[in-house]
Amino acid sequence: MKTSLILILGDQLSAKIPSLEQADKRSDLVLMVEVSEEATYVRHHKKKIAFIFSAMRHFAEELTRNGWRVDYIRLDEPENIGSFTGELKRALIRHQPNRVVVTEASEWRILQAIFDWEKEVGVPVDILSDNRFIVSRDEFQRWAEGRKQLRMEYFYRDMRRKTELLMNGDQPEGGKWNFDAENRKPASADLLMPQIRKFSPDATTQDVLKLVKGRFADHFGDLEPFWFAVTSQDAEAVVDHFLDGTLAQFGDYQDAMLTGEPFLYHSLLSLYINSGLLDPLYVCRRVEAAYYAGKVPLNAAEGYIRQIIGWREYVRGIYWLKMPEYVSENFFGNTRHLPNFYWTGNTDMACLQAVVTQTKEEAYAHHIQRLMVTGNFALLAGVDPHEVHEWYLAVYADAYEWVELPNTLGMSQFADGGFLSSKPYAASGNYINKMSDYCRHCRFDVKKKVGDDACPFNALYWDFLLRNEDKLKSNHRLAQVYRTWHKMDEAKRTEYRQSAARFLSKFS
Ligand code: FAD
Ligand code: DLZ
Ligand code: SF4
Repeated sequence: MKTSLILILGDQLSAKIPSLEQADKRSDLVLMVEVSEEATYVRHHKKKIAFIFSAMRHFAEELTRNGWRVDYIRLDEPENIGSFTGELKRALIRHQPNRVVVTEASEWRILQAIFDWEKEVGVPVDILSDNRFIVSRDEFQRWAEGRKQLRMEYFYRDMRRKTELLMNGDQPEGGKWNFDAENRKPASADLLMPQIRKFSPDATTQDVLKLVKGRFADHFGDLEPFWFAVTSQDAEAVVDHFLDGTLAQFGDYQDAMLTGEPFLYHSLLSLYINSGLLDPLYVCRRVEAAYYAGKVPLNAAEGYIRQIIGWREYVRGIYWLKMPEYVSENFFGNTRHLPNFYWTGNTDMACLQAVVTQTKEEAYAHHIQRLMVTGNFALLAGVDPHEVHEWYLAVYADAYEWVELPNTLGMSQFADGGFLSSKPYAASGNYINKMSDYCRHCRFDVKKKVGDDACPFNALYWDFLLRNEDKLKSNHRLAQVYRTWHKMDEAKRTEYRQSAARFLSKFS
């Protein structure tokens, strides 16, 4: 009987993954491998490693229950070579299959390795396209071809048409494509915050926690309490919970930040979607159904669906369009090292302290925290975008390069010179003050522009614009800002620059 070896990677944990769908339980064999190279090429957060290993082990158990033969290699097996290629070679000796089947890897780094396998191992390797996205890599390339500028909003409209989500024929539900203008309310402490759905570690997860504690003790982040879902059934329970108690307010408070409330009205679904435990379109259809059932307003449903069929698909398209050069782009030529407080949370700046601390505790921060607090500070301070990228890739449980890199390097650091977004997400303390209560707990004064007790974001903001004036002055979205700068008197401008220089000298 001909046997295929079906390799399932750690972010392909879906029963509908094409490599598995085309396989035959009676003859084929599934291979899953825990390898140290994946956990250490950046030193991932302990919770992230535990999540992936536990989800992989649960998925393997489920496959076995469903009649599949699974060869599962644990990290602590003495013979484990520690890389996908090494483990594949060992498996080929054990099983002597006729061919290997794998769904295309989500990251460029791994897909290149897979392309070399056939030559390297001497067995045919079939690479199948990943059907968990609404547009394939080729389709996105065709969409991008011939366009002067790629803009998410137009891409998103095409995705609405393609999926027919929230559409009335060819018209968008509610007469508008986008209700973002309604989604900018700051949260207040007296709002009733939803409880998040947490799960107790079962025996399989306990084993993984022990392993991670022993092997990755020096990695960033708190391992416990560990409460993530690790099966698709439990991840679906998180969807139910989100739809019942949280989604209705998601739109309104999407951009808000509040001390002591890391999750607010966000879904916490990205780690489950990205690893394969949840299908993105399934989540969107559930959100759409909640809207049509009258359970949630349109601004919440549309806002949520846009994040998934719009932003998520768009950044993946950009990643594959621009790799491998993308990862080295550095439009501003920034060279500063990432300040150490990104690893400790040890800073007087209350906003950064809050976001880094919750990142350390939960391997989670929501979008505006990533973009307008940690991302904004790194951009203003002129940190090397590659170091910023490696930090984001390591510290968040949902981070895989295909989604993290365009968000970090493109959206947050503008290191691609505006390929992904039309203007840098740079802001003074005023934005953070408007959208959060962090400034009320801070030793710096957000209203003060310069001096040792002034909010550092204020002087850094102008310093960033001035430092990069040559590169940004032709950006029409910044024209008004530069006019304001040039109208300022010379003494004030000098004060801003000196204040920024004094502050930054602590980090050089
Ligand atoms: P919600 O706020 O509930 O949003 C709903 C869903 O929409 C998310 O689960 C996610 O699947 C999707 N989504 C929302 N925004 C984006 C976006 N910009 N790009 C892609 N998908 C999006 N997201 C990741 O999944 N992995 C990353 O590594 C990652 N790195 C980021 C780095 C930076 C610098 C920034 C600014 C954003 C990054 N994002 C990343 C996007 C976004 O911050 C996360 O998807 C979101 O915070 C996940 O939390 P949630 O599930 O509660 O999202
Ligand atoms: C992130 C990760 C980690 C930490 N460990 C593993 C692993 O041991 N085995 C595995 O199959 N996948 C792991 N992953 C996810 C992979 O990094 C991810 O599947 C690839 O990068 C996709 O290109
Ligand atoms: Fe952050 Fe400035 Fe507000 Fe302090 S005052 S929390 S540093 S924005």
